[in-house]
Amino acid sequence: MRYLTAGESHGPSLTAIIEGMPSGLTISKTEIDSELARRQQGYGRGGRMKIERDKVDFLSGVRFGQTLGSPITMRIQNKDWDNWQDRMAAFGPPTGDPITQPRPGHADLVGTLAYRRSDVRDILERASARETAARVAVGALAKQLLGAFDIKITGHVVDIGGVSSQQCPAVDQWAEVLSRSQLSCLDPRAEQQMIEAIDQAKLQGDTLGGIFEISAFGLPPGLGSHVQWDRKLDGQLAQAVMSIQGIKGIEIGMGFAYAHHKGSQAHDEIFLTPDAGYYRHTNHAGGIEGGYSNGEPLTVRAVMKPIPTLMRPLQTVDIATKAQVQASTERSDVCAVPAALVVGEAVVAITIACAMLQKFGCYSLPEMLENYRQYKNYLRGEST
Ligand code: EPS
Repeated sequence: MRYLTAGESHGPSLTAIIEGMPSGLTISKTEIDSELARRQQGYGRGGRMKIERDKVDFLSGVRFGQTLGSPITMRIQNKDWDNWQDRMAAFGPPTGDPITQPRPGHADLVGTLAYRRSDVRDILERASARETAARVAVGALAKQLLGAFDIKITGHVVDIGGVSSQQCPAVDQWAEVLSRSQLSCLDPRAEQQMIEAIDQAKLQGDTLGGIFEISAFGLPPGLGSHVQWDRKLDGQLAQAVMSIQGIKGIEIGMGFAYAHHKGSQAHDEIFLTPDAGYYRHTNHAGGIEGGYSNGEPLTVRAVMKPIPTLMRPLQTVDIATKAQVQASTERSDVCAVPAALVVGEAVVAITIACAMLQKFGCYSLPEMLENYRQYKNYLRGEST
């Protein structure tokens, strides 16, 4: 399965084309729209989220609620387009003042140099995290495919602006706690401090980043491969998560903490019972060994830098006059870590869906389910 997204932040719409989704998957548009709504939420979002009500239309690949196996086209219309039709027109003379004061930390300057443009808007429109709405729609389809195999992906925010979540309830309580949370955080006390930190940053014209964690439950062992660099599941996850706007680091399982442990403390010992098959008591590896899923829950953490659009801007250089000036200010968010979490879940779901399709066949869902059942039987045979 592969996909592309298209669309500018203030253009008419965002579009995603997904190729390789198998036939026979029953699609819930409501579930896709609710993932899009989740991405729009989170304390600290800016004015744009008050304008948009992201919803998806299907232009191809689905008939009577089921996938056909042909390319699926999804479109999310930008309501803000109404206010930008002149400045973002595909044809006609340029209107609106060009932006010439690139924001440090954004794609503004390097993108403008790389594409030899003179208006930073030509770059920022596509570099904007608005693009991630399209990826969330693709991820929502991938989640529905994975649901057919009882694979579930969920996530939570563990740090915002240096305030860390201190408690983590049992997994079966996550959904309930998260449904009451404004920041997708499992620790209500830490969440209150995070909200205060966001309010403080807003007052100061500043922004905050943070860390989110994603877990995937129900993965079979053996997704990915050890045989080639680009087939390793951890490498694919890292690429997918690092490609989200603002992400600066990712770790799997114990991640950077491995540096402080000896081998005898670091690795997860292997046990076997006929009922459970091969299993580990610990999960330092975060569900990945040797480029494969190992059957334990997958855990991925990622850090998002603070958003580069600052209401009290940093120094930059005007690309037209070459004068030292303050960076441009655009309406933006103070903190978008809860939104990035939803995008993270989407790209993790897409990566796992691709690995499932590669292992179990990619034409038809019934065929995939049959291959999956046979693989499970084989694993059961190997563990007795
Ligand atoms: C975003 C839409 C954007 C920004 C944000 C994410 O809308 P606008 O540019 O109209 O305010 O709010 O983008 C960024 C933070 C960024 O740095 O580009 C969205 O839909 O998530």
